[in-house]
This record gives sequence, structure tokens and C-alpha cells, in this order.
Amino acid sequence: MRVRPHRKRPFRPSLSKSLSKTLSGIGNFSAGFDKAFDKVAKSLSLEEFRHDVVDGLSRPAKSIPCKYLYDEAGARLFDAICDLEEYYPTRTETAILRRNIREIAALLGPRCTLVEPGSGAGSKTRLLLDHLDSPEAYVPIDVADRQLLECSARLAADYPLLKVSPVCADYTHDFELPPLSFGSQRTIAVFLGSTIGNFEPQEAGEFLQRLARLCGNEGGLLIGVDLKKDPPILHRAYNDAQGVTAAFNLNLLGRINRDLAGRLEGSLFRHEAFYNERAGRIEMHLVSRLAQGIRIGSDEFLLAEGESIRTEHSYKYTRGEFLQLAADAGLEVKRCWTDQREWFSVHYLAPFQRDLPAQQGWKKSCVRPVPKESFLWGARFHRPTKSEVTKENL
Ligand code: AVI
Repeated sequence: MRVRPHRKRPFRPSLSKSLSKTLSGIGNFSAGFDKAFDKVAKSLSLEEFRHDVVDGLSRPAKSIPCKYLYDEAGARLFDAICDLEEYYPTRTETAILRRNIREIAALLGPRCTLVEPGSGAGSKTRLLLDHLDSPEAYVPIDVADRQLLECSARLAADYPLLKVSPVCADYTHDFELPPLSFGSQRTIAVFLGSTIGNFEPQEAGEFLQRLARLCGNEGGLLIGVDLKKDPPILHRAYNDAQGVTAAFNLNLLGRINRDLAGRLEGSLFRHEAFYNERAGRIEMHLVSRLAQGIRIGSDEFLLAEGESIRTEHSYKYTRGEFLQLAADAGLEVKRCWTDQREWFSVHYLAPFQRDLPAQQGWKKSCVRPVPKESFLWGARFHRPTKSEVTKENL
């Protein structure tokens, strides 16, 4: 329950002007690194952070958007999660990429520009860059500005022929991209790590549409998707024995204290993550150990004992569900690779219609007619007909 009434402001900033910062050290990034770093503004303003936290805590079911888990400490903790024995997605996806890298490189084609929202530590990018035929440019996009710039500097040094153009932005909003006319043949969006699962299904569809527009008719999208599996495996992955995921979750409280003059006591919360089978998602929460009042600047909220703040959803898909999500966004699954246990999948998607003028991007008209509809997770999904589900794309 929220104690002090707070005036709700209509707050929908266009990040394209105010918050996203594009660096321009293309081609010689490492030399201008320090200067460039100074020039980068925080990609998420404190004002927006405060608004989202206050808004989320004012709701009957309290929540904070999961993007705020990734400050510098959060990004490092997430990297540590990726190395955990229990957290299978990173390992499994990397193995899929390694096993199929030649075929992937052939599909992506020569002289492409890679655009990678949420580029993080960028380790899988190197695997791609090592195998692609003369990649032209790499555009990593991330909110964790220091990590983004450090990785970009290292890549620029290691791949001297590659134009590296980092963009510090919250890719869940519209953001400004550097001109993508690097002389490359096509734009390929890379969205690995199953981050698509952190969007609500409807948002995931909208995000895929934006990526489709970004890539245009000649381009494509390489995306990693975590698959539905036995709940105990999922439970272990988000409740590791060393407590790294718990630290990652609880770190959000420290960030609120630091950036928003919050007064939250970490020891009064516990990490909780469970698989919600009906919704097909892992839910991560911070649960209050006792009834308490929490202050964030001048706002105060009451939490009952056991009441939780939801900090993340991580949706898991079947291959058919993801095929449908992509189809609704105007994208066709050209190829899908998976591991033997079918725990994880990597898809190569391309727009359905290849004859639209470049830059025109996705249009309603290029989505297949919807013969049947079903309702899953409250979002509209098109159930593919038999003829759409070919062996090749499943
Ligand atoms: C980034 N994302 C795909 C991770 C996931 O699995 O949903 C974030 C994460 N949260 C807890 N562990 C990992």
C-alpha cells in the first residue's frame, strides 16, 4: 500500500533525443575511448527511474521493471549468473552457436552490419565476428554504459577492419541509431541470451516488429529463445546454490537507495523465483520478510509481511509458440537450431515479404492472414496451420 499520494505525471519521454547517446568513434574507437566515455550521458535518467519505481510500488501488485536490475553491479552479477552450473541458457546457447556457426555465418552473408540490443559482455558476438565473411560494422546497444564502452573498445582493437559504433540507450524504447549506411550489404539484428523472454508477450511482438523494421527486407534477425521444460530445471536455474541470482535481485534495492535516496534494508527482503506454469514464465520477486514502511525520497509505501515486489518475468516458449509470435510480427522462421535436450533454441528470422522497398520495413500487409486464433497469456496468438508448420522452420 502506498501511503503518500503522488501526482501521476504523464511521462513517456522519447529517448531518441534526450537519453540515447550515440558515440561516433567509428572505426577507431579505442583511441577516443576516454573522451568518448566522458561524453556518454546516463542512458536512463534518474527521473524516469524514480517515476517507474514510484509507479510500480503504487500498484496493488507491486513491481519494478526488470531493466533496472542492470546497473554496473547488476551487469557484473548477471555475467556471474551466466557462468553458473545451474543457469543452463548461456552454456546451451553458446554450444548451439558453436555447433552451427558455419551455417549461421553463411545465412547472415558477407559484409553485414550487426546490430545488437543488450549487447552485454559481448562474448557470443566474437564467435560470430570470427566466422562471418568480412563483417562491415558492429552496433552494440546497452544501458550499462561502462561495460558497453569497455567491450566496444576491446572489439575495435581486436577487429581493426570492423566499424564499431556503440549506442548507449534503453532499447526497450525508441532510440537513435547511428546511420547504418556503413557500406554493408545487410543489417542483421542479434538478440541472443533469451532476453526476448523478459518482455511480456505483446511487448515481445512489438519489439520483434521494430527489429524487423530496423533490418529491412534484406536483413534478418538472429535470436535466442529459452524453451519450455520441466519446472524443476527452471527452478534451479533461478535459485542457484551460491545465491548469485539472489544477490542480483537484491542489488536492485541498493540501486534504489543510491540513486533515489531510498531507505530500504536489504536484510528485510528475500529473493524468490518460481515457475508459473499457467503463464509459462519464471517470476522473480523481492519478498518482504515483515510488515514494513519503505521510503523513496519523499514517497512512502507500506509492505505487508510476505508481500512481494515483482522484479522480472522470464517467459519460456515452445517452438510453435515462438514461431507464432514471430509470424505475428511479420517475421518468418528461416531456420531453427536447438540442443539435443531441446532446452534452448536459436532462430534465424527474416521478413515474410522480401519485395517491400528498403527502409519501409514491416507493414501489416506482410503478415500472413490469420486462419485461427488462440489466447495465450492474455495475448493474441495465431496458431499456425499445418501447411505453415513445415519441417524446415520447426
Ligand atoms: C537476461 N535474461 C534473459 C535473464 C533470464 O534468464 O531471464 C535474466 C536473469 N534473471 C535471473 N537470472 C537471469
